[in-house]
Amino acid sequence: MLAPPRVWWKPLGRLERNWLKLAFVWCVFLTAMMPLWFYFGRQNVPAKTYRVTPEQFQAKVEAFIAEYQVGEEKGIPVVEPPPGDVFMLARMWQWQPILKLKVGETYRLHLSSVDVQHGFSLQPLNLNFMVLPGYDYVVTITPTTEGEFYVICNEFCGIGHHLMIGKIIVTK
Ligand SMILES: [Cu+2]
Repeated sequence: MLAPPRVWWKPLGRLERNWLKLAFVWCVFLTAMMPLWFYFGRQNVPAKTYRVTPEQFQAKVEAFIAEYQVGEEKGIPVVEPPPGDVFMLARMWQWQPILKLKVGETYRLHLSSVDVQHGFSLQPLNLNFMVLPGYDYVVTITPTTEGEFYVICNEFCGIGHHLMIGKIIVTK
């Protein structure tokens, strides 16, 4: 029996060494971009999170609907609030209320759930936020385009998950 050679590996060829260097530099670049793009990229929506109980949040949303309701669509209240604090509540399996917002005005959109985890996904813009019971997630938004935008739930939340579609209407 022969012992294996002491040095069994072969030195890297020039091409392999260069590809490794290139891959390493690219990894460093991408790693640096993660924190940098958080500050310099313009894709991050300003958001703050507060604690809230489902009961407190539900009470706020009910008061908000009572104050600014202008109609109803398939049993869901339609609300036209002034700029400032606006609310959307997630529950199995609906988003409440339907919001009517104005182009160019700034709103603080409060999102929370009263039962399980849901996902707020604004289509077709594809903005995505976690909606969790116990947390009031406040997103500052200024609509720039008029139209009807749909809110779908992108966190599987039970048998009616695929029916959970909300709406934001933006007008001039
Ligand atoms: Cu869902």
